[in-house]
Amino acid sequence: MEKLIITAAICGAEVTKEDNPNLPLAPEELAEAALEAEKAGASIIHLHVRDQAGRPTQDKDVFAETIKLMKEKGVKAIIQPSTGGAAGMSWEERIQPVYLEPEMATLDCGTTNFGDNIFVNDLPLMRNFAREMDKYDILPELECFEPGHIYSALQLKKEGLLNKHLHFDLVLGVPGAIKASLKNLLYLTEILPEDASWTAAGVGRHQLPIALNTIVMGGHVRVGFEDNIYYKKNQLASSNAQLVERIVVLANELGREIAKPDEAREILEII
Ligand code: KMH
Ligand code: ZN
Repeated sequence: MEKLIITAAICGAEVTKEDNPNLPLAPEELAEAALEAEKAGASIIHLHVRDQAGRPTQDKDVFAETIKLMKEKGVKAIIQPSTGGAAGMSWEERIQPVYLEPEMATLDCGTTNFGDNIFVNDLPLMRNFAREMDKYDILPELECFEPGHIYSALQLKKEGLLNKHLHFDLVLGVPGAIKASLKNLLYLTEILPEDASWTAAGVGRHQLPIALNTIVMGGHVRVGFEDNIYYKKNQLASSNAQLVERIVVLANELGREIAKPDEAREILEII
């Protein structure tokens, strides 16, 4: 089986320090968290940033500063900025990190309920984002919260807007979207194109079981505070690295080797 790519989604847009005081938010904290997660076994850092008050922002300068600090600290993992940002942001705000020309960025593949909010990703927005990513040679991570999102991604492929390796991120368990279950994970992976690779992310208490099933099924795993702030019931995680470390232990037990950053690049065909 292919080596396992672990993505650390280190802060997200919604979680707060009140939820978990160990959440990294400032650029320096994010850079340190990325380095620790990479040392623990992560080869992709899925990145959101916050303003000085801790609110989600897509400000290009904040991304630039954070990525610079990560590189200065020696982070070699693929840095994958979010173009999703937070529900309610305009597309102009969301797309900003693309202009930093990262190796990879997320491309959200459809509108979805997101708790009490609606996270809007219509096809014109998706086409726009895909064109910009193509222009700057960025590999999109096709983020799907519902089965229909996979079909929308394939529609973009048909329209000639996705010209690189297809890599999906299947997010299960967002309130209002597809529930996190093994049956749903099997269904989502069955409708992916054969030559695509995929990561799965389970939200909240589903992070661990979804990860475990994914390791066995040959997919790749996303963990981190964006999706889950607990290590186990009633015990907050002490760091993103702690969540990554557990996946490494499980993968070792299950005979799945861990991909280093350059091995992840090879799997994703970005080198
Ligand atoms: N914060 C969510 C509304 C992405 O990173 O591309 C969207 C999100 C997706 O996190
Ligand atoms: Zn995200």
